[in-house]
Amino acid sequence: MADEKSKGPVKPSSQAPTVAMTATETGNTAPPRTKAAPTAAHQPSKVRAGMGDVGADFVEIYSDADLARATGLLSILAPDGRARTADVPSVEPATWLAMYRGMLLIRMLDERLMTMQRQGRVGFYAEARGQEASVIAPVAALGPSDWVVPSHREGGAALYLGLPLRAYIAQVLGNVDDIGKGRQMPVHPTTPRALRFLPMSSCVATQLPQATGIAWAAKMKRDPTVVLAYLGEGATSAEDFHTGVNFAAVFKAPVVFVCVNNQWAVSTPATAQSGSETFAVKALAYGLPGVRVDGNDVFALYAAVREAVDRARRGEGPTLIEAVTYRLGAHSSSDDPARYRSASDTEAWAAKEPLIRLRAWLKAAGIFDDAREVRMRDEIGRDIKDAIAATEGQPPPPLRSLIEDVYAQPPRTLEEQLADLERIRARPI
Ligand SMILES: Cc1ncc(C[n+]2csc(CCOP(=O)(O)OP(=O)(O)O)c2C)c(N)n1
Ligand SMILES: [Mg+2]
Repeated sequence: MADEKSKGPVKPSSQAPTVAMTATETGNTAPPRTKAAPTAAHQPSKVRAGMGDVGADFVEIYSDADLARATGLLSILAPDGRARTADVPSVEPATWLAMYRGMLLIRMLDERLMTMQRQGRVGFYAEARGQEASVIAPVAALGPSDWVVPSHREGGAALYLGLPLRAYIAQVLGNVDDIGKGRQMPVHPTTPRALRFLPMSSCVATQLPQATGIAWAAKMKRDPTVVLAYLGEGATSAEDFHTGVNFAAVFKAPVVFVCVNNQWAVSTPATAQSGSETFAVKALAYGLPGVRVDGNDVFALYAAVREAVDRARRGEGPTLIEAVTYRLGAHSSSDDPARYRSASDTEAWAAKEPLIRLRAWLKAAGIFDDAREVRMRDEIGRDIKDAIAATEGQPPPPLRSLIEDVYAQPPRTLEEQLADLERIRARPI
């Protein structure tokens, strides 16, 4: 690090990044651990690591409070639906209801499309069952000019932002109604540009440098856009996690990383994914705040994301939020979790799932009742049925679309390949 000294002024630890939480922290009640304390005779000069004072015998980039946020668990809405009123983010009741509807839509749509997959009407499907709050709460906390860079389980977030149900189902079927022209595997919708929602990405972690790039570009243009990037906990082991988070920290890019820790990366448990104490704590070494949140608690997640978005918009840089949840379903329709995990774990997590607790709170607050629940379910069920009826049976996109949209004029080689394909397709089987 020969050029350390050129990197700018030393940043005192009193200015270390903090996220002022509006809610109580519960769960981890242990007092925050203190980092290796220097001896009294050896008072540390608190400087930011790698930023100039190579002779310092002690450096500090985060405080005990920062560590507590990254290793504790922010929770507001308990599994039984109770919450301290003072901690509930101040949001219009209609917004909580819209979020509940968005979560219920995911639940009902996943159920329907998994059934269609088993019936052979859909090639492949991946559910978000159990982690609906982690899909919906982060996008609900964004402003209208913000961008979303999803991973591979956030189709419900696109629906919440306005992707028509018919377009979502057409994408799963890969037919002519699909905005992405059948170019992605099922459950990876491409959305209208106005939604500011990038196409879904299941190439693990590759979306993270892209998210940082968009955020950095916005910063250079002095545009107040914030970027929300989703990732699974499995993605923290991929090199693009390092690239995306490190660049974001160095350039103070306005990006909020939401790491959905659903305990599994296909058959690899979160406990075998990393040597870190939590996924959120990784943020501290990169020099950004890490916040560990109950991912089945819409209130806590909304509060944490909102705070991180506001912070990014103020020019204070990125945040990494870990949403602790559980993947109640299989990794995908090609997976059988009974081969690698016990049903009792899944049952224990099912009792803590996000819809039950938000529904209980809404009812206790007098915003919702059984009759409205029945009406909402009927309406969503009808919408799903109508959207399937409208698009199932539509033909695939035209073959020619395979070579379009990259070159203004497709090169001769692609035209030849297309002609070959058309000849092969025309042959009797
Ligand atoms: C680079 C890369 N490696 C492997 C895969 C196969 N794959 C798809 S999803 C996945 C696990 C991802 O786990 P996690 O990040 O925890 O997200 P989750 O599926 O739990 O939502 C893997 C290994 C892939 N798509 N891309
Ligand atoms: Mg996972």
